[in-house]
Amino acid sequence: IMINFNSYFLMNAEEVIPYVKAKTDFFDNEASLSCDEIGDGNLNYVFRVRDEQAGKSLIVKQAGDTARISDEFKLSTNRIRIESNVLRLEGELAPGLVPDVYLYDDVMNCCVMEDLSDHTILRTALNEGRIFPKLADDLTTFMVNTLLLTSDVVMEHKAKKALVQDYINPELCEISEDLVYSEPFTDHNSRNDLFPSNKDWIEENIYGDDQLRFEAAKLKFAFMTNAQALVHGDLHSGSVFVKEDSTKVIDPEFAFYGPMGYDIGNVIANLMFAWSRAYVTNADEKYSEWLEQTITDSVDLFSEKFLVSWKENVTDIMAKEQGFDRWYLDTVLQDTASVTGMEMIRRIAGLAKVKDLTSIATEEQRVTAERICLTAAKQFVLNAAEYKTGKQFLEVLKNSASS
Ligand code: SR1
Ligand code: MG
Repeated sequence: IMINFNSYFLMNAEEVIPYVKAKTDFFDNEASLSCDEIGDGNLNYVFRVRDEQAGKSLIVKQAGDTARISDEFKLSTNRIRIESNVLRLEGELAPGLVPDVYLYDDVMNCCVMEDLSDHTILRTALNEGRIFPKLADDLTTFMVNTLLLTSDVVMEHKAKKALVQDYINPELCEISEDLVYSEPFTDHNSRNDLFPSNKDWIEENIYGDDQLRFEAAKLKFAFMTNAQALVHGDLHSGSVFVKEDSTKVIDPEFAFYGPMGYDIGNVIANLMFAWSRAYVTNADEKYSEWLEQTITDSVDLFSEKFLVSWKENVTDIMAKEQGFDRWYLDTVLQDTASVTGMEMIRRIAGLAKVKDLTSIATEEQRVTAERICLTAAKQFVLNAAEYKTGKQFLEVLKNSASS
């Protein structure tokens, strides 16, 4: 087929094959290719193109000007530029922990990248009770490297400000400002679609808690104004691919300069959803123990590696003041606790839910799992400054389960 790829249109699977042939030299010219749309994400279209005979494949991700799930979200296609460039930068800062990018096409708004089909999406794997021994180690390396090394304490300040400018991401930030930091705290046009058996509880304990809503308001404006580091911006367990000995972080289209704790809190909250599911469904003990260790390690390894990397990489003269490293880390851990709580609230009381909870089979178990998460979440938001170690984070969750 002769197709003009010099002006933008949304492709179907059939059109992606000549696209890949025209734009890359990844496959042999004569190769017989197949293509399927495999995406189930909220925003974009994702295709896998294969040459079965040669055993080669790649991914084409294309952005439309509205979200894949709903025309209600009008979004600039600039997000695919952000995703492509951030993946490349993260690949330099955290080698081996993101997919390779083969091409960014600013006309067709596509990113062509490494196929990770030998990996599984972490959320799916967690819901199957699978164990990944390297997960906390890999994710904490990813976060320390991508966060600390893009911050003002390490980067030359004008170069850092140029990155802030490059990664201004107003529409995707607005999604988080609405879905994470606003809508879960009120009955927002019924868009929150609460699990009916928890509706009264949420009305009383979330909408009805003035102190919680006040803290959420403070956190919203911190999210909008604290240009601390180039955050991934959506580091939940649907944004991580895993296999036994490999971890790959994908989908940084929500990236922008924001608080470091936004990424760490997302990781911890999503591990906590998996733990709550395991708890109410009486999952295998070994799996729950590994999850608990992964939650504590995610906090503690982050802190350890952060302080080591600080010593090696910090350049700002005042950041070298005695004790400033620990003080700075403490503020990041406080933000982490707050975001852990905010992410747990928004995935239950907001629009974008998580399968860990929605796919729990019985009503009673789902009610319990949601309340464990919401009870812990409130502690994290209301008392964020109290939690500095992995053990303390885990205790909040386990205490909420036994209360
Ligand atoms: C309209 S987008 C809904 C959610 O999906 C993304 O992955 C983000 O988490 C966003 O909040
Ligand atoms: Mg995503």
